[in-house]
Amino acid sequence: MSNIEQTLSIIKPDAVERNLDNEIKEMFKNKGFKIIKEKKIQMAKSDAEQFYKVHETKPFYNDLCTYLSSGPIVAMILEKKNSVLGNREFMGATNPKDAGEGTIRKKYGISIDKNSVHGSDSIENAKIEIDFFFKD
Ligand code: IDP
Ligand code: MG
Repeated sequence: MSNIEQTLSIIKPDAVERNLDNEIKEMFKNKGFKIIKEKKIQMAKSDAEQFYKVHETKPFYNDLCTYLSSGPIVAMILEKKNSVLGNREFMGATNPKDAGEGTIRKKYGISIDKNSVHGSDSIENAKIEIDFFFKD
């Protein structure tokens, strides 16, 4: 039986700015994730607003979209068994202060907003987010 899944990961501007993208990609590979596709881009603010639309009523929405579009990011399709949940666990808690040992956010996250990585939170959202970056 196969539950190989794909999920969408983003290395956020704070991490790309510190040249951590290769190190983070190595962390994923060492954890058994295959990087199926990747691209380094800078998002327009309007794209960030669409990507984070689920958060549009939150007080931090505008800052979040400004931040995500503030510099280059690396968007990746990751593949592994149970990759959606596996990636969420490997990223660690949203606030790096609460992130567990061995997680990416524990190692590299600076603050709740500059937390180095994004990961899809459900199989359904993974499909939507993969299409957002890679459908063409
Ligand atoms: P997640 O990235 O762990 O899935 P979400 O709740 O989906 O967390 O929030 C999306 C992003 O919005 C977070 O990664 C973080 O950068 C930012 N964010 C979440 N909560 C706050 C907050 O309370 N203040 C500022 N930024 C926040
Ligand atoms: Mg989220």
